[in-house]
Amino acid sequence: MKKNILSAIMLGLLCIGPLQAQELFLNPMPQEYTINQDGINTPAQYRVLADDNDALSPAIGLLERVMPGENEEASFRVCIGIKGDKNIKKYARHIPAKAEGYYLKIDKGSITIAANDARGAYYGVQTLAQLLALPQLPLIEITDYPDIPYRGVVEGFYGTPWSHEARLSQLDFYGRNKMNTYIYGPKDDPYHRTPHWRKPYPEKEAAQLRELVERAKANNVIFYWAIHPGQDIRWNEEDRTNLMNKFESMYRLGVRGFAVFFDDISGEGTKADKQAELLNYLDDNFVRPKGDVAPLILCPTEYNKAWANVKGGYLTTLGSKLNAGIQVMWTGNDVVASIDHPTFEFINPLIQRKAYIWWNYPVTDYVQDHLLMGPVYGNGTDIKDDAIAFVSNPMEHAEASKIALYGIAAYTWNMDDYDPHQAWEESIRDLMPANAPYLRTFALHNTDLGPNRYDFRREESENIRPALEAILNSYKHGEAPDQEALSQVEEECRAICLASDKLLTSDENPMLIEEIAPWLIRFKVLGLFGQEVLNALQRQALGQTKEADVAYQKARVLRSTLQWTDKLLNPQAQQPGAECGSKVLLPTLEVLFEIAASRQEKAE
Ligand code: LOG
Repeated sequence: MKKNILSAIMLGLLCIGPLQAQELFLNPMPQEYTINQDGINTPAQYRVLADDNDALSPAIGLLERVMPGENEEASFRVCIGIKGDKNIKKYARHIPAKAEGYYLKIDKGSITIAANDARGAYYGVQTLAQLLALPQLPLIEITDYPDIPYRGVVEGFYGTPWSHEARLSQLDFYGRNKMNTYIYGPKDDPYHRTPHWRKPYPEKEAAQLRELVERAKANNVIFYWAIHPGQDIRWNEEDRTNLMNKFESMYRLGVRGFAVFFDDISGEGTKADKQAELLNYLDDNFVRPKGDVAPLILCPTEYNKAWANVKGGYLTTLGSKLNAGIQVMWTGNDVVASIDHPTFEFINPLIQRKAYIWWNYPVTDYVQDHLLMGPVYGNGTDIKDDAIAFVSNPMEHAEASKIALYGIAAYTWNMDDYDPHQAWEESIRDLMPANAPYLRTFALHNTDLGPNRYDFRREESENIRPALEAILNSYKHGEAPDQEALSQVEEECRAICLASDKLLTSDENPMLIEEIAPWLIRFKVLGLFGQEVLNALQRQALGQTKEADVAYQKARVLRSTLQWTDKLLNPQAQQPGAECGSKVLLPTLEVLFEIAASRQEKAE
């Protein structure tokens, strides 16, 4: 990031404005900005100066929503336009020559947004919206554009598809965080896949999809509808027509982006030449003739390196046969993997184009007893020229997924300035501003996946890990554990109980609380268990036999309760249960419990 702190240099530190430059946080962070420590109050009234340009209407609509007070007579001016517009001619040279780029300047008497295209203008206003939430509007100059052309989400998991309400909320979230892509492809929608991919949607579902398409448009998100025909497709004219008809019916609902998924299938449907032939046909006879449809996307059958049989020629066939404009998805070195430059050195030459990353995080359809609410880290920041797109496959828990999606939005927009931990902290405040400390405590212990078939693991309980290790170490060496470490863990266990209580009784984000309720219940029991285990150990050390026994008995009951909650919570899942703190916290407490138990036996 290039940033200048003008007044700090010119006026020295005597002039501390209401906003310190270092404090500025936007999501995503802009590529370049110069901030002046002076700020202005949000103008109560302002006049819009804009060419009569239809492409501007989403941006102007958003402006009027986030900054009320539009009035032709006002002296404060908001000048907004797209490259070529007369109104912003003066600023043309400031506009970054990048798709979706914009230049934003806030002066004492005016705001200017000069953009490269319609979406850039819209993003300029979204940035302004975030600045308007600050105590004062900073005098600032921003030059901004995304690193990755297509950024967003593929709803592509197995399990309960997102609800209509959840999807509407997601689309607003993508608009705010400058994600431009949502691909609809939940595996358990029967009209996306077998058995009903050939049939149009029933009326109610069709009406909801139409509403989603409209909401996506209002947020400048491209709504892609994906079809998954591969398990029973016949490579004949009849099925080709079936597919065209389905696409036509989706086009009539307003859909202007399409994808065809061939993942997780076997048999006839997996043939590369047939897939390429079909995709080219759709591209030649549907996508391009329409003129207003986004480039076609293909999810191949060999969609990751571990599953690719390069000698078999599947990927090279796609690479050589597919029309140049068709985009090809790739999940990386495995189904679930971190994405780095070597990922693309492998795949891009095979498919003869920049890969479209389908990142299988924070999806949990193979570890349904876990929640992935930690920071987004591990992907290379040197891949901006390698990927055409980067979309995330999320959890079936839509709201809880927003923590990861917030980070992914930041990462895909501006990789150099992406700070996983800062984005994580901010995402929590964004999701539950009034309960952020409690949600933070919960999220700290709900990040790892547990052992899984892809060996994809995350750090967990990092705040308390050193203390837990220190305690264990002392016991191992027959020494008394460090008092400070003990109090730290005890305090964390109390914080865990409090977090669970606060969140379970909060009405701040009901959709989120409903999603994570099983884990919140388990979290409470975990916190209580931890407290009693530590209590028992300390009483034993002090020779308070009676109190030690009481604490130990309580810990025993809580341990059984933990085991029962694992059986009873989240029972319909493929992996039933609701694991919390399963990587470090619970295993350590279990060891401590065993120590307490053996001491208790000795004492009896
Ligand atoms: C599926 C996807 C699933 C994910 C994680 C792709 C392209 N396809 O193994 O629907 O959510 O892995 O389980 C997949 O990733 N198959």
